[in-house]
Amino acid sequence: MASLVRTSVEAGVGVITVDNPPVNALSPGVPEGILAGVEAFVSDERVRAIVLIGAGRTFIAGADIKEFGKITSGKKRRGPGLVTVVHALEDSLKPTVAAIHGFAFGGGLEVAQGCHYRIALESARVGQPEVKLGIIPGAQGTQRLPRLAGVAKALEMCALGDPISAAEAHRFGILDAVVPGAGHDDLRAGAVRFAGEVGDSKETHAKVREREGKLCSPDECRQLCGAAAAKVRKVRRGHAAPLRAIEAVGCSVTMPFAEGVKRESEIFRECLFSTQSKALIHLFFAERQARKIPDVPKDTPVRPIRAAAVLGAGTMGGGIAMCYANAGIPVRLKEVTQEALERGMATIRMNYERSAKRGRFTAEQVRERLALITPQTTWDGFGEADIVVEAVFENMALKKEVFREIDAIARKGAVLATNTSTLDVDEIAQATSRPQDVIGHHFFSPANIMRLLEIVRGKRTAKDVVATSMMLAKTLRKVGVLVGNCHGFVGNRMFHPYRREAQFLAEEGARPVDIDRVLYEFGAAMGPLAVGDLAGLDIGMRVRKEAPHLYPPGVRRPLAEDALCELGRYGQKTKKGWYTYGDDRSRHEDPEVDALLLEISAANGIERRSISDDEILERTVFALVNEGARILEEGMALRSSDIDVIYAYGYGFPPFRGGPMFYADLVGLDRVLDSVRILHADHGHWWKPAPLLEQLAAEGGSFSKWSAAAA
Ligand code: 3H9
Repeated sequence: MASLVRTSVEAGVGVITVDNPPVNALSPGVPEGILAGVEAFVSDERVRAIVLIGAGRTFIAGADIKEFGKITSGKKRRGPGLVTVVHALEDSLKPTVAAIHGFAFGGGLEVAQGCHYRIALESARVGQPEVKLGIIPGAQGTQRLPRLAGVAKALEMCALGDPISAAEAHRFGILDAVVPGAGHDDLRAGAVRFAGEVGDSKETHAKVREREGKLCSPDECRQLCGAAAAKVRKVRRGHAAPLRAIEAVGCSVTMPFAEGVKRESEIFRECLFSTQSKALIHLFFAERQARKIPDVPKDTPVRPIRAAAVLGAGTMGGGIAMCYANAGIPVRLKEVTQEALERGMATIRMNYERSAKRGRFTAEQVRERLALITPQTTWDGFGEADIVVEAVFENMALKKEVFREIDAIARKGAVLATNTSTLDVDEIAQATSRPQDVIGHHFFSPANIMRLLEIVRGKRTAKDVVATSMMLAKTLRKVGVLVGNCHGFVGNRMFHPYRREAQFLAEEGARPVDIDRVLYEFGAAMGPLAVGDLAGLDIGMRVRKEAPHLYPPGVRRPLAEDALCELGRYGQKTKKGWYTYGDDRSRHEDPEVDALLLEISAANGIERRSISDDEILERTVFALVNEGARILEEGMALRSSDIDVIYAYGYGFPPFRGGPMFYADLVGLDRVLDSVRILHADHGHWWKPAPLLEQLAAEGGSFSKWSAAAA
């Protein structure tokens, strides 16, 4: 305990330093340590004021998230709760000052709100991100933040969970001062000086819970809460916690403080025990676990990436070049013809302008980013690049040809990445004299926006190329997940059965609009047929043609999308696919599609019937799960949580369901297997249960535990 929190006295100021690396979470021992420090300093005559500061790279990043699982499973931790600490700081007879650098998040910001004053370095960020974990602030933050920052700002911060800068926090009254300087020593010295001054002053030191000046009228509060709820229903569709956070913040106006905090505490517990919070906390740790590769230790040397070159300025190549430019890495972008290059650059410019209009970048930032991209039709500079990324058309012969050229020109030690979404990375690597340098970097469209990066390890990929790619993902602000080299890797390999079943359902009588509605209501960003229209139905048709092994003779193959393509209905790009599309991209059902489906069913002896919403959900989501189980047993993903991360970040799977494998664990693998067996009996071939699913269901196991044991 002593090592987690230290105390010292400097110039008549008691300094309490939290030292719980890596992020000073409020793990058991930390609240006790802070409490003991406050009590000791209050009775220490040498001390006239108290500073709370973090050691290392941050103030306090919040409650220890690992503890939540212990609470919900009944192994509740002992010791004082955070609220006791907050009260001790607020009720201290000597003024208390929170000195913030790095992050004051969640419980960290709540502890700071217990202090009489808060100061921070300019680089610090503060926030109440609890909703991202499916919970709400639980140490009275929903009642103190509106008193400090006003109801509107508190609603925004507690309901959306996005952090704000020190400058913004200062403007809204969350911080009392921004300390000059950039280092920890500057903060510490500034905090001791500030605390000394307030300790000498005769002014009373206001308790935040007693400050009412920024609270609005109940009428205005109702309006603000209504507007906030409308916004989160749109931008956090299906998430329960943001609405509960709004309810709690509203109580700061409609109830006295003591009742408001009681209500907050009830809502906090309800959220903590919800499946949504389990799912979101699972994803939080899954994202971090994905960075850990058992045979590539953290200290594996990485190759510095200071200059990049991208081949192909189409949708993917252009988006990838933007990712590098956004990370401040100069990038050369090569196309074959001047015309194609200009088209690619025009799209990049348009995307940046759109982002600037939405306030994501300033005009100056757009200029800087564009200046980092060098468009060209030659190989100039490719020989100096630290990484060459191939993003040409998805065709093996072409990719091999291109890799032969790259091999001839790239410098020794450069990473050679292919952005293939399905093809064999080993076969591509064989076209070069250095397969150890070749790796797959599978970006998702639009590459500059989507967070997922599948990193495909070939048989001969060197460990430092894997480590470099994982590090690079972070630099590019992506979530990198290492996957094995199989057709479609992890994401697309699972997506095929998912979309295949959606087509089968339509051919068996489900209305396309119902198939999409069921998945949308489940929380998916879009239903599977609408996704097909967005991506282009011709892409699936090409995959079916180029990978005939996916559909061996004698097994049922989906017919609907090939038939739609034959009618020139490729999806949104032709304004017709499963639906028709207006100029504003509005989606409409089309009787021509219904007629086509009837025709397909009749011509192929497919019996049409009424199909329930439950069947639509099981057929599509359990298709993901069964394939995911095969991927795991083949070792194509390191752990089931990696698959969940891929689906949450790359395929719009609802994060509050935790990903398909976590969802299956929650449903219960015995129940999943029962359904898969029934589907196998009804539909044959495609529904053969994966052996791992059978094994785990028989053992009463789960994907999460199996992966953890295997990893
Ligand atoms: C809360 O506070 C509830 C309260 O209202 C009241 C309750 C009564 N706990 O992300 P990184 C680990 S809820 C435990 O890679 P970065 C993380 O798993 C909490 N562990 O670093 C990783 O471990 P490993 C509200 C935590 O620099 C390591 O630290 N707070 C916690 O990219 C490094 O993390 C939040 O939601 C934690 N709170 O980003 C903040 N935080 O090395 C959550 C991190 O074994 N945290 N770890 O893989 C973050 O957003 C980021 O970690 C942060 C640093 C931005 C702080």
